[in-house]
Amino acid sequence: MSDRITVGEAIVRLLEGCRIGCAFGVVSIHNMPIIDALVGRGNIRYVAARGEAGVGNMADAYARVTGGLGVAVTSTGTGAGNAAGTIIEARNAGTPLLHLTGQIDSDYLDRNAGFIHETPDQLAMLSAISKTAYRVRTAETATATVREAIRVALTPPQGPVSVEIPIDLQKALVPVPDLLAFSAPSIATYAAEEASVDAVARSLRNARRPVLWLGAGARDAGESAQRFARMGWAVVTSIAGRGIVPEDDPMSLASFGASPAVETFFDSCDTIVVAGSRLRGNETLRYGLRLPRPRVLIDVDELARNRSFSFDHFLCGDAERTLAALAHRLEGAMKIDGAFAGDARAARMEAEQTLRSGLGPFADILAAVEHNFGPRSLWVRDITISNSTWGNRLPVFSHARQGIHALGGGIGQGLPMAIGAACAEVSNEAVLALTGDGGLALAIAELGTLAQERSRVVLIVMNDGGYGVIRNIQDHEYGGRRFGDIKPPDFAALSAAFGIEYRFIGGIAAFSDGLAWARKLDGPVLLDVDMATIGTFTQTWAGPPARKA
Ligand SMILES: Cc1ncc(C[n+]2csc(CCOP(=O)(O)OP(=O)(O)O)c2C)c(N)n1
Repeated sequence: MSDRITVGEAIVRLLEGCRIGCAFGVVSIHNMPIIDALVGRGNIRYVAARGEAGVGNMADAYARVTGGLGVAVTSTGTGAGNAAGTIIEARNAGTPLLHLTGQIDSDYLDRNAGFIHETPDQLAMLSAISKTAYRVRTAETATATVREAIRVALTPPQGPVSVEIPIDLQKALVPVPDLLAFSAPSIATYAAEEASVDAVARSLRNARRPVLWLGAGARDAGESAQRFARMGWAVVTSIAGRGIVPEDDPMSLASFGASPAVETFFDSCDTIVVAGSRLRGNETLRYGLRLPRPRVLIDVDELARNRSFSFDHFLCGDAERTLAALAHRLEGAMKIDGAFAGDARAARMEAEQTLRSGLGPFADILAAVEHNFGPRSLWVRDITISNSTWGNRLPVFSHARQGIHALGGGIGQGLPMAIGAACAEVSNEAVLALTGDGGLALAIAELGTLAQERSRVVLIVMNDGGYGVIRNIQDHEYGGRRFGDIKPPDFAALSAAFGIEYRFIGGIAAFSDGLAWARKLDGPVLLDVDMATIGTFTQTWAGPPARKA
């Protein structure tokens, strides 16, 4: 019998072959063969989250920070459904995620006979939220199906892939397959056609004031992108693309693309190359930003062309390979305007200055975060006013996998993302995580995971006693009528209940002290920042700016 293993174990051996360091889950009768093998073999760290939403966010953040695959294990039906919002976020962010979930015994599938955990059309739900979804139909095809799911998840454009596996098949014994079945699938990348690259390079050679815009799709294209900065191109990124070129590079406009100073600078530019970015509405004045022309788009997805903005040229290919091919043709052949670098620098400085002055006293909170933020630190943020105003753009990033936030705009994902980021153990520094009290309310159960894992996370709770941005929008658009707000819990008592270090922060000096103390601790800590003691923002944030068409 020893040469036969359960399908659950075969899947775990495949994950080991893919060098997965950590998997996240909530154990259930419908995934026990997998989690039994994960924990029993002990080669992959298993993190028990409190809810499946936490599972999805932790696996997502783990993948974003490591640049590899995230693994989320949930139960059938409600469990898989609980993860749905976070799979949607992973899809939004293009995160390579393997979502393993259960199904009822294959004999009873699709009969609608009231079998426990039965979920009619679970596969349709998984297909809707994932890049692709598979059902394992026989024990003998399980490993191949999961291996294909991993390949699809990791193939650009990357995304989450779900696999549902009936519980009887998870338990079934199969012969140990040949070792290749457990190896990581190879991932194909595409280079744009040479002739198209030649043609685009010819047109770019004449540019004297060129801009490169990088999105998360270009996260692994740092080396090539930096060649453009060295040639004297100005480089701007989406928020998810931050740090692809270090933000302290003299040619970096960081993620200030939509700031008025940078838009005015764009008016003086004579070309833009966009690589791996959707130019999301929130970051482009709802697609109203004045981008230079001519415009070149590089994307691995043919359907990206003219999706949000119109483009004059399109190169379908992997960002790193295509940028490298272009850089190779352009280096030494461009005559950049002598004033360009200075103009880019001035635009960046003005954009930063405008941001800081709009923060009022909160500029000092930002300064304290900057003071405690190193080149390897991780910066995880929930959707909260402090993130929308400054956390999305500062502190300055040195590399592309330093920042994590929910691209889809869903609140409550910051805490579990911080736990997943800490599990990646890519830095000796504590993870700095920014959340509102309202967003944290969705994820309070995961304080249990934070405590159990002893994650080195400094959770900065910007506490304004409820849904601040909603109140601002209500003032702006609903005659100041208050509806739907919530009250925060006693965070001191809550932290004590979970065994998490806690400090109340009343004022800026207390914040600076508290942050410096917190980041030195060995485990998790919650800083409860009473925003009223800091003051008010000079500029009110009532949602992302948009330009009317
Ligand atoms: C999953 C989800 N539910 C609801 C919303 C709507 N929403 C956006 S911001 C917000 C309030 C967030 O409050 P808090 O985290 O305290 O941050 P603040 O606005 O006070 O800075 C809500 C309810 C959302 N974006 N995502």
